[in-house]
Amino acid sequence: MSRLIIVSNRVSVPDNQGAAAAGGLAVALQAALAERGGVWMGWSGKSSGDIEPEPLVLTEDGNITYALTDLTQTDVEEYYQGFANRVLWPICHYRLDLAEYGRKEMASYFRVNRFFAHRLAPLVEPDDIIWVHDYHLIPLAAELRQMGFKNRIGFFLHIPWPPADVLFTMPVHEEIMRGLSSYDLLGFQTKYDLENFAGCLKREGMGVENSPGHFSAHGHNFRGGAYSIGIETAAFAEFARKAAAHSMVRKARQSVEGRDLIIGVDRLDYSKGITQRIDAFERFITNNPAHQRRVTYLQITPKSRSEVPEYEAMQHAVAEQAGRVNGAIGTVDWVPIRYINRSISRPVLAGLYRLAKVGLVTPLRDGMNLVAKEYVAAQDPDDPGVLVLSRFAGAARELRGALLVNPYDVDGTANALARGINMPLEERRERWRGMMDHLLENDVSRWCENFLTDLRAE
Ligand code: ADQ
Repeated sequence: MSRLIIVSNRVSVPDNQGAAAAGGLAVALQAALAERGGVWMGWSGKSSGDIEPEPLVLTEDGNITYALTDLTQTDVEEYYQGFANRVLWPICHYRLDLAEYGRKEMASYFRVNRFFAHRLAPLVEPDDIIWVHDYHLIPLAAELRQMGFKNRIGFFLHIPWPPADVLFTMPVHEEIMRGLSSYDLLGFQTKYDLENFAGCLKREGMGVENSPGHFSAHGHNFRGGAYSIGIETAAFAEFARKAAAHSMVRKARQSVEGRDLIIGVDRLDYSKGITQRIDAFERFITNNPAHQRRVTYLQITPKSRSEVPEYEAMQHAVAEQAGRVNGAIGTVDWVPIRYINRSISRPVLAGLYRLAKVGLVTPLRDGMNLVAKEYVAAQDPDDPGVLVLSRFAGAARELRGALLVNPYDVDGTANALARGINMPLEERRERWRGMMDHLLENDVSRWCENFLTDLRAE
């Protein structure tokens, strides 16, 4: 079996105890690397200031090598905060209004990808297969090809891919499309993202789809497919089963005794629809006064990308809004919204999901949304909660037992909340069972295996 090289902007290096630093995705990629032996390369998260970064730092763990590089401060600001997070992220989430184009940032994006390719090159052997992750590194395969590498190279995009009319507002869209065309296999979260990509390719005659999922563009033949990412379903369900014993979960349970809990868990990001969700919660209470003092809405939202101005502004906006709504509908003995800006360990998170009667997941646009899947996996089979899910999350294509909502429609979301809170047990069980069976069958290991099998196939 060929060795595997994974490249992503950030790398999950296991800690001293050998535990994976993060959630399901890191665990699945580490398992895939351990099975075949391999390398995981990416940015250390550190800046080298204004001097050229040192050579790669290699850490061996069994048959996996972690290879990390620093970036200069200029590269961090222009490639990462600039082009990746202020152009590609908003454009791929259909937010043309938030994209900030700058020539320096665009140039830096391509320069850092060339730098990554040159740092990676000495580690690559002829039989290795290379799997590149996410929007930070689209041009990487083109750079490796230019250096003469003939390896199988695949790319998986974790975020949505927009339609041509949205993508083409970006000045360097042709170079980005050319970059994608240099891979052997392109993986998207859903078939809608794949269709959007095919549409972009065809629109200006950049390429053709010879048969479904088989493309030719810029002199290269490649494939594209939908590979919906999953979670480590069984392990997460196990966390949730055991979580009741955890002191933090016990305290949370006691503090909502006699009330129904609604939970929202998201990075603080404008794509997640947090302000619209708070509006919907307020509307739900206003329209259903019988639920006043009977529900608590817990929103857990770690800060993210605070150095990017749009995110900093959002931190203030959401905190203010939560405070305003608490002031407007709260009573002397009831705080309707508990708003928390911190990271929670996975076992505790699983326990909190299980306590909640409704999981409220309402992104305005999301590649997949793993929170929706985690909420379902964490439920008690005898008394499961209800998932209220945005139709604009990739997960909505799979989780048919959810109550699907349009997050821009505040009244519609408020109505779904009411329906979720009042749903009879039989209906909850039936909806949940179908979703859970799907998640057990299509977990993150299956996703990984499906992608790598297709990438290996000529
Ligand atoms: P994200 O935009 O980060 O991921 P999501 O898929 O929901 O969104 O994953 C977030 C992860 O962070 C979940 O595993 C969640 O449990 C965890 N998390 C969130 N808040 C937390 C908190 N307070 N404490 C601890 N953990 C927390 C991107 C794309 C998604 C795509 C994923 C994977 O934007 O669309 O589903 O990658 O491909």
